[in-house]
Amino acid sequence: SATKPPAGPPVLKSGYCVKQGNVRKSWKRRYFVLDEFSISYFKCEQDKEPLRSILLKDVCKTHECLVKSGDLLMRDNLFEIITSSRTFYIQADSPEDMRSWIRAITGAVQALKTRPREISFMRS
Ligand code: 4IP
Repeated sequence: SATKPPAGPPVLKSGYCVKQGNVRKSWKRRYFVLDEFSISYFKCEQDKEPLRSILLKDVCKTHECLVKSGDLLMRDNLFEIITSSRTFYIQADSPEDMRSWIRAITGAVQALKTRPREISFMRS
């Protein structure tokens, strides 16, 4: 059958990372997809419905996690996505991939901020 047209905005970056749960703190391998409005994670690449979408308008900062304690100490290539309601701890497969995620998310957040107001209004 023919390839389906993309359902949403263009994908800026995607790939598997490991993330920590908020309350139970368990680490799960998830497929992450960044587009210009959100970063979503899925149980696997084939899934259509995300487990969660983090809106980029709610993202305050994304950076390498250098201050570690508890089970974060055991994780390399760890970065955090800080929102007003939650900090997401995400482990990339390599230092390069971690830096690439941080750069991509930070760039998308910045682009969203500098985009003309009426466009983000129409698309939200
Ligand atoms: C779950 O742990 C998973 O880690 C969930 O992650 C997570 O939800 C839950 O966080 C956590 O309790 P168990 O599978 O061991 O129950 P995922 O959604 O990737 O499956 P988040 O909010 O991180 O997506 P809490 O905060 O509901 O405990």
